Amino acid sequence: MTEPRIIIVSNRLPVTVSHAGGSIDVKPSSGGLVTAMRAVVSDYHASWIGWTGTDGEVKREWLAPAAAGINCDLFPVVLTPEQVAKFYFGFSNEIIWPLFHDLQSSCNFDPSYWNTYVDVNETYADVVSEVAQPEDIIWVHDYHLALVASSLRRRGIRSRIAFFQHIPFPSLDIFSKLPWRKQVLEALLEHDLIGFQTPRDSRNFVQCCRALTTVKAARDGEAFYMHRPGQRSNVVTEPIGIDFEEFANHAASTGVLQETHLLRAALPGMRIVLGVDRLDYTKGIPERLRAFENLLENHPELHRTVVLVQIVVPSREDVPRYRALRVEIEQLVSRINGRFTHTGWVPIHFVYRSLERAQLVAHYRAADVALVTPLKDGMNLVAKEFCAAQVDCTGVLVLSEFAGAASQMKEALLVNPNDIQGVAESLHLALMLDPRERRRRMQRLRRTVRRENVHRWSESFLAQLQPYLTNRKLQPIGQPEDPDRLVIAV
Ligand code: GDG
Repeated sequence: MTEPRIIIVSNRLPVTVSHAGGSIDVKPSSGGLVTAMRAVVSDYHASWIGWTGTDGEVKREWLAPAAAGINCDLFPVVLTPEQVAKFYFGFSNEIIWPLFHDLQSSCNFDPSYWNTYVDVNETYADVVSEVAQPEDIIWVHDYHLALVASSLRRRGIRSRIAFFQHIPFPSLDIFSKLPWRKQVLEALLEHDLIGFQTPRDSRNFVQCCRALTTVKAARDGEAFYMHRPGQRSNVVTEPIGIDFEEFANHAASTGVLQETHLLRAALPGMRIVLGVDRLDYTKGIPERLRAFENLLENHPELHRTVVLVQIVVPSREDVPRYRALRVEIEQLVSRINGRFTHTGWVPIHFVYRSLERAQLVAHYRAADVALVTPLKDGMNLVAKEFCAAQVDCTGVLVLSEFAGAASQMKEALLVNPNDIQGVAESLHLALMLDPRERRRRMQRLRRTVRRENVHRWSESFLAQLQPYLTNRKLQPIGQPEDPDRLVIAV
């Protein structure tokens, strides 16, 4: 029997198309989900369905050059300008993204967004039903597409469908604010398998289901079995990883080593603190800049010895809130630099663009400290990439306790990103840590990141679909062997 094909369904394809000034530009997409999935598609016989980021025309043959090295067939979803406005910028970016990152006061619960969200999920389901064969495994990614499985089930599609949520799942009191809370949960429960980044996200989801739907939940270890007559799904925690070997080998390559020397030579005698983020208000960039300012304020002995290199990758630039964030960051950088710069020393180096991969890895390798301080984050791959690139084990990771990565990376210096003084003190500690302690911590972190890599993640997640038969509604299996082991979920 041939291996089943995996149909990946995500908001964006790994290539982005733009129609600028009459010409067509096609380039690789950025962001954590795409980075992770790009690494695993070649492990499978896979196809990938998603939007290309444009409301203009898209031809499949345009995608191939930018998709070089991505070993799967790409199927673009076409959206109208109104759908892009209300589904992507509206429902996804103005409701789910802030709500699921605990920022409910930033949500705009516009009812017309929901109607478009339903329509666009139908559009994705149209493409899936054209592409998928009954024996294929359909793997839906993230909050943009919560309703795709229920649409497929209504069409009578009984294939195995898995869902992985890359961002956090909020607690019941926050999730309950969503006007369409019941519909979203009911639709998610149509998947055979639902995966989250951390045990807390899984528990939050299960608690919401128990409070807001009729489903019964039982627990077996870290997994939950959600059931009601004729329907069941498994909820599992599966923290996403990175392609450790690829990052580590790249970091050890001659090209990256040369780039690393150039970077260090450009900042002679300086210790380098590094921040790398997509432009997003969840990443805690202004708070981080204030923490660095606090460090310089309270430790004048560090002046002329340390720099913060903050790389910000442009993202969602059409959204006013993101434009305002960029201005806020630029003003803070300018104010702090204005306050502390001396001849020959500019404390903050701000880079507002996407770097080439080799440049990014050279920054990871050159850094003495990585300051990864999101206010809330599903996982945060930057924390893991930094460790993989630290082939000399000399760097220290300062990590927000609200990043999903914190549940695995205990040897980092964990901080509360809202505690400006606390982050400044941890940064000071990181800079003072003796080399043996740095090495000890980094070696352990690297061991974890190597073991819990992205290939293991997808393998272990998809393996949990195996207990299901194709026709799940008629013959639900995958029951825990011993029902006495079950305890009722939190
Ligand atoms: C979502 C969740 C979760 C960054 N700067 C450059 C660059 N990057 C790449 C990094 C990394 C990716 O972007 C960012 O990934 P994150 O995980 O930090 O964040 P999100 O995009 O918000 O991703 C997140 C993730 O999904 C996966 O599940 O971890 O919590 O929010 O891979 O390397 N890449 C290049 N140049 C840059 O300047 N080439």
